[in-house]
Amino acid sequence: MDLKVGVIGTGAIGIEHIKRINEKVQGAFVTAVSDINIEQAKNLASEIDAVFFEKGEELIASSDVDIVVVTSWDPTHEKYVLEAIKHKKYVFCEKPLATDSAGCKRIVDAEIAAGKKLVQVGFMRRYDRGYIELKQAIETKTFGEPLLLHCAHRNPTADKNYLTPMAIINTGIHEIDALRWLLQEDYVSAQMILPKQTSYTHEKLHDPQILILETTSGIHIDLEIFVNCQFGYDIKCDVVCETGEIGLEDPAYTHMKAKGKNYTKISPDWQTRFVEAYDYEFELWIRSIQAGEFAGPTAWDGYVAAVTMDACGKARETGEKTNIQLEACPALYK
Ligand code: NAI
Ligand code: NAD
Ligand code: ISE
Repeated sequence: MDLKVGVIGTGAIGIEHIKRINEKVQGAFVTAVSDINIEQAKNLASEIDAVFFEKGEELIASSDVDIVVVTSWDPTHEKYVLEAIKHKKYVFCEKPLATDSAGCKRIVDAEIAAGKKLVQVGFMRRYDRGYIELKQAIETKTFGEPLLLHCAHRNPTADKNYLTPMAIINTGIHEIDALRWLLQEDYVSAQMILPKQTSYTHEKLHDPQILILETTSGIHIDLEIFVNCQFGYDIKCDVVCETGEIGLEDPAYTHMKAKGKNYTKISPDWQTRFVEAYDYEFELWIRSIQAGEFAGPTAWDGYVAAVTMDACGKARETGEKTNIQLEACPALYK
């Protein structure tokens, strides 16, 4: 039987995920939507023949909904995930799981009390072919031990609602999770550098920002987060090992030779850059629920990322290197 999916948050990524579930993924279809933007969500509901719920909580409780997708704004994630756990429904939550580690911990505790893994976090870099190949090369020690990682996360533009802390909470969180997964090591410290700013930013956003992380074995990571770079959506991850370097290529399917130049396209946005990763992420999420073998990024991964996120906030405020300490991983997540 196909799974009935309820989606809370019908903005940019909510609409993308709805299309993905209805048009690409096998075994599930969207039966219900909810959004505080009532007009837009009602129109969408009638287009896809789904039920509109004014409140996310009503959608979660509905018998028209087996599993839940949360794609509303970051500060709303925690309450919807807790509600889904209360109803013992599987829930896919876009990153961040909550906007701080205390919120993520409440989710972890609720899941442990429910006695079952129900939450998957939208850390879709783990499903990207480039990152998967990097991980294989690191695990098989193709070029010896990894020593240094040079990374960048660039967006063409950010709007006026995008504020300084979001460089980590909304953007750098992808690398915070993906690099820990890639290296299979936790972080021990975080440092933030606030360099000269672009004139394309606004007064409530320091842009760009640099994050420096150190892992348990001493691997050094530097990450540039630059969300008004103007030229495109650009993701870099170069891993320097003892005898070689391995790094991400920009996916490019065509090039253009004209006017004495050879051009390759740059992705304009996350939708195009990671489309295959999102598709694969949802295919495996639905399949894992059907098989009863949950395998995606867990609430614990969301919590660990948020502990690092909090340390970054402190490091930005103090200008100092901030230690990161994690408690032992609970049995449910081992
Ligand atoms: P958006 O602003 O386009 O959409 C958010 C939607 O949530 C809006 O339609 C808004 O009306 C709705 N919303 C806000 N509060 C709500 C509430 N309390 N109840 C119901 N609906 C509510 O934002 P976007 O870009 O779609 O991002 C949504 C989420 O997805 C964010 O958490 C973001 O971090 C995440 N995201 C993840 C990406 C990824 O690569 N995994 C890419 C883009 C976004
Ligand atoms: P968006 O602003 O386009 O959409 C958010 C939607 O949530 C809006 O339609 C808004 O009306 C709705 N909303 C806000 N509060 C709500 C509430 N309380 N109840 C129901 N709906 C509510 O944002 P987006 O770009 O679609 O991002 C949504 C989420 O997806 C964010 O958490 C973001 O971090 C995440 N995201 C992840 C990726 C990724 O690469 N994994 C990419 C984009 C967005
Ligand atoms: C957005 O929410 C995403 O998750 C994108 O992947 C990221 O590149 C962007 O900075 C975020 O705003």
